[in-house]
Amino acid sequence: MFLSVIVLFNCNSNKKEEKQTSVKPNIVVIYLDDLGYGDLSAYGATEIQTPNIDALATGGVKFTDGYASSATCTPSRYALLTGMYPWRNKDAKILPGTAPLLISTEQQTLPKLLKKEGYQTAIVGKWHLGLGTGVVNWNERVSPGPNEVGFDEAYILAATQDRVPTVYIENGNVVGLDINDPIEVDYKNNFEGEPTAISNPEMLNMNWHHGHNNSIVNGIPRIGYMKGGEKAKWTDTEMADHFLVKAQDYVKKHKEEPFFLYYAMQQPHVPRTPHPRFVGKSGLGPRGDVILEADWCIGEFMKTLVEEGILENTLVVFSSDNGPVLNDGYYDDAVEKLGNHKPAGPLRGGKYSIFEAGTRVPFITYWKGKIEPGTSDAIVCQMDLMASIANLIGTEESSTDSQELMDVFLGKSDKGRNNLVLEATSRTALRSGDWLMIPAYKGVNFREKVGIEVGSFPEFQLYNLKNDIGQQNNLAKSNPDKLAEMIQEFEALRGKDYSLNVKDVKFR
Ligand code: NG6
Ligand code: CA
Repeated sequence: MFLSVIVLFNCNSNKKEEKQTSVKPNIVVIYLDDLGYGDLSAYGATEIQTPNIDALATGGVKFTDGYASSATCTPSRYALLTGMYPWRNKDAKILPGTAPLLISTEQQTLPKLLKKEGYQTAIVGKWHLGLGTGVVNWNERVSPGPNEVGFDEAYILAATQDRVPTVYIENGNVVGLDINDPIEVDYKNNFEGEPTAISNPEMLNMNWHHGHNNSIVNGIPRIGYMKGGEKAKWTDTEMADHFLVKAQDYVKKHKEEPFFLYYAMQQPHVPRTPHPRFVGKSGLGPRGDVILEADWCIGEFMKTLVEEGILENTLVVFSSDNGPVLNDGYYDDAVEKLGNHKPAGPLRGGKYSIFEAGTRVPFITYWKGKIEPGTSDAIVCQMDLMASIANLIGTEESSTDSQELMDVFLGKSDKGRNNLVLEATSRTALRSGDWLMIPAYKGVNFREKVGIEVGSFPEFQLYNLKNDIGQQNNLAKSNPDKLAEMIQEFEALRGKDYSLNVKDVKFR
């Protein structure tokens, strides 16, 4: 542990203030993929038990109003790592596996900030922020990537588990690549003679519902075409164990120094491929099984912190990149076996949705001996970790959208954000205090394929979340003054060009 006392001189008053920043704790962000607000027993789930994550919640701060920045993966991860609202970057959309690196190598990032303060930094797990500068040769070192935006070590899957290339990449190099079997990836055209889900359905052991009908890897049809790299391909059912071991090894190797580990788990995103140990264990089908698997992994990971004697010097943040979806393109019983489980809890919508379930997610901070355990209804966003962590370790980060809320994360204050702009597939909305305003948007509200209401209506929506968490009563017409106030606040943050359609719509 590093103990430091920073003496600040306040130039205006010439008074000397003393600010004690006690430590440079290890920082671990455990980030799940598509885990919903209602998917954990700590957040009210009754059909599934997640004891290890619940232990973080009961020993730490459980946020009821904690948000991802977006209702999809890439933009949320972008905001988490850069502290910037994703809608400031027009390319922050769900990326194909061949997309170039989304974060500029000039940009400030959370790992860069920590590196500068003496931290070792690593990512283990899902990246999905693009790699390279355009055309990637997967048979050479792929760069720029995580190493070029602040991570000393990176052991990743490039995009998503359902997208090619289906290989692990370690510090830019495909793991286990055989140079005699080079990898080629294309998101438009198949490679001659290579089987696809359309040409060779007999090779499938998981069926596609929508999308996901290109190359077949391990019997699972994917998004995108891939050729070669046979020996390097991952085994889906072992992915959770594989990343867990990498995360544990990293901790063991770096326990003597302050480290930042971004442990980006792949569950419960599709394809849901629990290890055989977890198959059938939840009774909810593979989606429930992989949630149990993730919970187990987190338990094992936490044990490692204990065994290495660093639990009390490690701040753990747990959250999810966006809300839940059942059918995200495969037939895997997520809908059929759902029973009474409510992945979104009391919230409306889901992944892709500008309704609350898109972005309001489980959010827990845990630091044994340092955090006052409890539940907080402060509004916090993952984007705020950057400025807050900067403050904790005695530095500053004020150039981004990130807000300094470390006392809130430590359970010492309940004064969170006043407001937050939320994003879902290019649409934005404003949370301010208890209120939520969604501008008028064209397009279909109910997306049949995924079975989710995405929140698009041709009129403004206004909800008081305090007494209407399920967003059932649109108060836009009955409370025009509040609506006008919210629009003004929203436009001050977001600018006036948030919707091409919005100006045509009468809201009074
Ligand atoms: C969608 C995929 C979905 C999922 C999502 C990204 C189709 C039809 N759907 O385009 O399966 O991969 O992208 O999810 O291809 S996220 O959590 O990484 O944002
Ligand atoms: Ca996701």
